[in-house]
Amino acid sequence: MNKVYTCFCTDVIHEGHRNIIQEAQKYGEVIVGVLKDEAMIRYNRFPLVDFEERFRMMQAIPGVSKVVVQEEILYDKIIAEIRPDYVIHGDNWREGPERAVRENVLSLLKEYGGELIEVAYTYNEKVRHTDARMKEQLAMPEYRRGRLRKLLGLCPIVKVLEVHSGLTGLIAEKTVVQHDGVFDQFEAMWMSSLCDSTAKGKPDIELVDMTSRFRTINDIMEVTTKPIIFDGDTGGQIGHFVYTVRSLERMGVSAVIIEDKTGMKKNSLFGTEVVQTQDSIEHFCEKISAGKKVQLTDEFMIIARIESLILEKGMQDALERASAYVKAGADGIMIHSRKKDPGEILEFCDRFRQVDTETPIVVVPSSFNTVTEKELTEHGANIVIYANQLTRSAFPAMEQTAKDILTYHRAKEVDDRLMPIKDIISLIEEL
Ligand code: SPV
Ligand code: MG
Repeated sequence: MNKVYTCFCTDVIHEGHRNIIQEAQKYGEVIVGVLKDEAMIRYNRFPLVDFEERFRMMQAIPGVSKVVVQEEILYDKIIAEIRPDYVIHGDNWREGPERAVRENVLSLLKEYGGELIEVAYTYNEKVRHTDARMKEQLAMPEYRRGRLRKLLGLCPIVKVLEVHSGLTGLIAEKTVVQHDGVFDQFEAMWMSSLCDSTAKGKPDIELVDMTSRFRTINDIMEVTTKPIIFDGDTGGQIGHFVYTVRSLERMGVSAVIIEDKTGMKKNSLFGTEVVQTQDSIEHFCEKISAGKKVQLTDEFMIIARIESLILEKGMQDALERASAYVKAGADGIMIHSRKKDPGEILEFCDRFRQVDTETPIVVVPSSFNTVTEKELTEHGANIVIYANQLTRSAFPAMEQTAKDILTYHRAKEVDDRLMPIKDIISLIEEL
């Protein structure tokens, strides 16, 4: 009997999938592949239903004779294993980054004379509604909050992009790249205090109050589903920080990072050029413990950020603080540096990993930007935050446009660099 293979990357079986199975049955025995979570999160949305459950869900579809694991997005391994006579798929993969997968399948089938069957993708009101519901569910606080912890178990390093508005949230949510058949996207968002303040034309000194920062979170949450790490600056007074933890947790934020500074906080990238005071280990530990005590879920994370290298207090001080903060309950350590060379960050990671193999390490390579994700992973880092690059790329582009309009007394000269009007008005999906 001929073998017909299809791979589903879904949490919900709807009419469209059942159609594909029915069509597949006409050609032979139907084998369904279930994509591993690790592969699914690289180009699709985060699965609402875990891998085992998705596997059972496929087994329960009438007409499916066998369910197998597909480990990678590209079909090389699975086709070599199964050698199906046919691969069947909805025709919706002809456009966008998924085209690369289609081409991969076509070239593999060609090697031995297999065939691709494409079924018109069922896109009716019911399917659209199921899709929208899935997306909406992912955005809900109780689904979003715990996802950062899950990602830590699934990704070699969790890639996080700065956001400070609905629009930057959309960029972090939707940008997917594909080259050489490898897909990638950001897994989470960083609600940077620097960029949130800058977008409001304010200095990064804890001046933008929590109410305003929460409104920004809400703007981002309304249009995204990915988990959020909130830049909590110093966390403020302990008596205030506990309320911040409760609010963030209720909103569905996954983690807050607080830094061990007190008094007038200035941006770390100023380093010792401005007066900045580091908190005492005892007091900062008290703040961490107080936050951990009030949180209500096991999902929310409080990550302690160490400023010893920024303030030139030395590696030993940084390591001592890291151990103390973990003992006080911190769910992760962020180590920061403003050196161009990643040396001290990598040394910290290595030395911290000698005494603690579990606690996640967060790094922010704004200054030491030559370091690669691979190197950071090899030294034991778990989360990499690209903390301000969207703001820093948008600002010069806008400034140049303003200058050019003033220079030429019209807008024609800048037009080539602009997003077409039609694209901007259709950028945001309407309900
Ligand atoms: C931020 O993005 O606001 C940060 C990271 O705190 S840094 O600007 O490098 O201090
Ligand atoms: Mg900040």
